[in-house]
Amino acid sequence: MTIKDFAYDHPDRDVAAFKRAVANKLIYAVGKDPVAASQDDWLNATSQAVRDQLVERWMMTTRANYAQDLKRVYYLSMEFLIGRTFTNALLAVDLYDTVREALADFGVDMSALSEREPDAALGNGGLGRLAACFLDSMATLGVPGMGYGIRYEYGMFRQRIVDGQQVETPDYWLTRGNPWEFQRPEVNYRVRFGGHVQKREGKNAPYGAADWVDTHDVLAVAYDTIIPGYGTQATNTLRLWSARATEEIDLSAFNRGNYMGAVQSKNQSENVSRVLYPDDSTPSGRELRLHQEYFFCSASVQDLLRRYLRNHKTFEQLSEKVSIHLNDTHPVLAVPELMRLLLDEHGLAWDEAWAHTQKVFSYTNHTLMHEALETWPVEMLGRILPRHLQIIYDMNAKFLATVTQKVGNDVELMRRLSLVDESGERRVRMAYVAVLASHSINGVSGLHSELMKQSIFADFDKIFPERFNNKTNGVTPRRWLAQANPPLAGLLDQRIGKGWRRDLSQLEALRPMAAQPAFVRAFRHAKRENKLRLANWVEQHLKIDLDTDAMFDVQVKRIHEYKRQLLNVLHVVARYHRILDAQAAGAPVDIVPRVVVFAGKAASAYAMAKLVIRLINDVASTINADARVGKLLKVVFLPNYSVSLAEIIMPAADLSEQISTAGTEASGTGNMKFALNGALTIGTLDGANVEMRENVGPENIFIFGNTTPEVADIRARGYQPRDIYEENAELKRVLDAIRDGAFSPGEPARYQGIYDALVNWGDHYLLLADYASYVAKQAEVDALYRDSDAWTRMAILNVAGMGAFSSDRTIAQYAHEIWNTKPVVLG
Ligand code: 26Q
Repeated sequence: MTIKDFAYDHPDRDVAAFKRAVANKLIYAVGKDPVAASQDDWLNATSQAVRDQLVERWMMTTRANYAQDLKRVYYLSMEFLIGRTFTNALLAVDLYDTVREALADFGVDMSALSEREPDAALGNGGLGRLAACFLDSMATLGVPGMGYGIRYEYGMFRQRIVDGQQVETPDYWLTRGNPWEFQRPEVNYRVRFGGHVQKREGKNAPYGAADWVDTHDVLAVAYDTIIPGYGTQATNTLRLWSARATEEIDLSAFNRGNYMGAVQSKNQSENVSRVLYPDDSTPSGRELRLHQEYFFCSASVQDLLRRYLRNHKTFEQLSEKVSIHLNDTHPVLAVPELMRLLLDEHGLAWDEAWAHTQKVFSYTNHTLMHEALETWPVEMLGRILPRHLQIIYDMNAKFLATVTQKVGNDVELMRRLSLVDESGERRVRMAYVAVLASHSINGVSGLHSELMKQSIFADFDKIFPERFNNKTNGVTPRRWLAQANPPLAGLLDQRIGKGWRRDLSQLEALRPMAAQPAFVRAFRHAKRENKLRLANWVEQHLKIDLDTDAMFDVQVKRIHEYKRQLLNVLHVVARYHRILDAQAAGAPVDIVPRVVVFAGKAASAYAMAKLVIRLINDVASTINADARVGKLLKVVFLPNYSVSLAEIIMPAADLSEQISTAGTEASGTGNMKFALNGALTIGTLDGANVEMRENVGPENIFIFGNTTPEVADIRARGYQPRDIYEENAELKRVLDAIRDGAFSPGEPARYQGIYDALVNWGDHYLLLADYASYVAKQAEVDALYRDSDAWTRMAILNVAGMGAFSSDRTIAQYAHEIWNTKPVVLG
């Protein structure tokens, strides 16, 4: 029987049918009388009706995947930064106008509804958003796959700015329910913690198998969300795990007559999926994090093995049917978990289990920064996951033995290669576990992938050179152009057709249009509309009036020293001083008006990042309140940066700031979103900026600063930031003003620490070394902005060159070069 032969109400796609569908959902599913229905009730009812439109496709795709027995990719990630789903789903099923009309007939404004949807903010930043773009592209390309992660009840914290400072509040995003998910209580797995390991004895015990006993257990319950492909019937599934207490937990305490205790321990074990760790690069060594990582890895591996075993009797074909991708090291416990299941539950011998494991796993590295590399204390792993620690030890012993066989006994090399760092408290190096267990290890930009081989994995690159490769990141053009930028998307549809949504290389067709005055005007007009939309947001939320003729100069991303928001601030203060000087001299102020926009969250424990947020806000209030400055310079910090806010910001930017110290930003993806939406980039030769320069042409991007080898050189020669400070009068004045309280008169010493970090404590990220080059490049930016046609032509050429940065291209490469998967064929 096909799905459609089964008797049910196929959802129709015309306005009248959709009205009926929404009315039915409102009454029967939401249970609301239309006279009493709130906006949220309408949103809920409409979302459910839209979801119905996805379900048939989902079942068809699942059936086809089974029938064709295709290889599946399991994308394991601690983070999926999805954002909103409503508009995205409407565009995917091509019902945007239909639903808008249907709702209008009820007197309901669809865009007001869509603004009420909370973001699914189940991620910190780039790594989490990349996972979301990848799901979109995998569905669009028909790559059979599934995302596995955690259904956090609290996503990324909400940021408020109070007296210029970041204040975090919890993000309970499920208050009004989540209409997009299907709870699957019957899909649940037991995940074990603690206890101890017993060697298995007896004639049925394969060599090396063990029993893990006296554990305390948690259930992982599945929640599924449909991921629609664009321009195809294909869909995929995002399966997120939620922690439930096992029944024993309730019963044992209950039987002792301790009802309150029973409920308390139930709460305890359900904490595992409660909250996302809001750290985007310094791993916290906290036990709860380890519990989270193992919780979702174990459930996911159990689930995918069960699916495999439904169609296969032995493990022979495992690597032909299953690919497990590790989004950084956070899911690396899936490696010893697969080994454990194969050894202890399915009775395979070590060598066979290991051969399967190595063929199944692949790993993406997202950072080189030493402090960001995950390690877990041996003591903690042994206490919480004793069997996994044994397996990691065995992996290590066998690996080091083969290396010794090849190169002889080199103690220093063994120390460096060991999965266990023995230099202080013994710790397991999770990145090394990932490298050893994976047939493919990739970086996320050309530069990053090279540096990865030269730095953290240099020894492994000598042993396994064939494993290392690059997959430059990309972003989905559906969300980041079609959905976020209707004015530009409409213009593109008119001039080059609609095909760019599925084939972004078609943007090349814009190149000749940069020379057509009518197109240049239309392009500028689209940008203006987007700037107005952002200006309205700022007026509404911050009561600041922005001049849309001014250049919108934007830096939005996590606040981190290596991303150098501070360098941007130094330039802002220098411009402020220039304006004041001209005013004081009675000279006309010859400066390009700018609105400098910042947004981003600081990890809650990252004091320096929080101080930078405070400085930005203090500088903003000082400058914005200074009547001498007027329209020439405005500074705004937009609170609570998120996917949905990014969708308003990216299209409105004229200038995109991508100014990390060369060699520190693995790729960046915001850089791509900005350029795709017609911003020009000022940036260092870091991450994917390098490839953006190649694709848009070096004459169409503002590159400045020291290169990666130059950075290394400066550091090696003994960097002296104070010399630069003493020699550059403009810079000295800026730093002195910050140090002396020009922006914090009530507390003059507030920013002494920032001054010290730059001038006295070594300026680790070389802001001062790049300052002069940055400011000179900003002058070139100003000069071009004065010639509005020349600026717009260059912006058009940037859009034209961005075809390569679609996540469709990235995923096609993963599918072909790493996963070896074939797309599903739908009848
Ligand atoms: C690890 C352990 C404990 C707690 C937190 C973490 C943790 C969480 C998130 C460590 C790192 C992250 C996120 C890293 C990240 O977002 N990296 C970015 O990945 C992007 C996608 O590849 C790149 O474009 C960025 O350059 C990179 O910074």
